[in-house]
Amino acid sequence: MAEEHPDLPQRSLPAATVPAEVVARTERRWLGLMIGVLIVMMAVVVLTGMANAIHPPSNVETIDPTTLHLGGEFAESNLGTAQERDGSLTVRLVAGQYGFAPDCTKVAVDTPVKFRLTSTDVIHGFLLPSTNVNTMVVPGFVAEVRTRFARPGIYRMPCNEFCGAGHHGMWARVNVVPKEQFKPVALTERSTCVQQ
Ligand SMILES: [Cu+2]
Repeated sequence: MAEEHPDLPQRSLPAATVPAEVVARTERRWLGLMIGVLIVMMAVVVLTGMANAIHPPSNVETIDPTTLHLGGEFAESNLGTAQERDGSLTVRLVAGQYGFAPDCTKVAVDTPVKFRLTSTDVIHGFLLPSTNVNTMVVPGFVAEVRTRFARPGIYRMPCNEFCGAGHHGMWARVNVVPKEQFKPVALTERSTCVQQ
């Protein structure tokens, strides 16, 4: 003997209310459109990945992380800032839990600088705030970034890929000095500003 609620089924809709079937049809159309957009986006990701190959950031240059310290480009004696014959600079760094070696490098302002990094263990990040430098450092690959510093100063270099318990303490710095303060580096020499 349920008493019918006076407000519910009998109440007629206000004039401006959109009928339920129109709402349902509109929702179905938008849903179809969104599914279509998702399919297109997935197709773009898959097709460009297959056509262009999925690369690690920067360049594809492989290196054996288990032997890189024994010799070759990333041996300890070759790390730091090197000056090329054309006057440009190449900075080589090794990232590992939880630091960069060397942890301070010096370069000249308004000079082409090429950073080359690799990792000995897990993925690390190489970021220089206020510059175009931001890349992952993936073990097994050499990350390469080219830049030119417009202003002198000390650029902090935090690892920006979570790499383990000591990640928050993993950072280094790049000291960008005016050209007249930059001591030329002999071709066979490597310079750093690590405190002895
Ligand atoms: Cu790290």
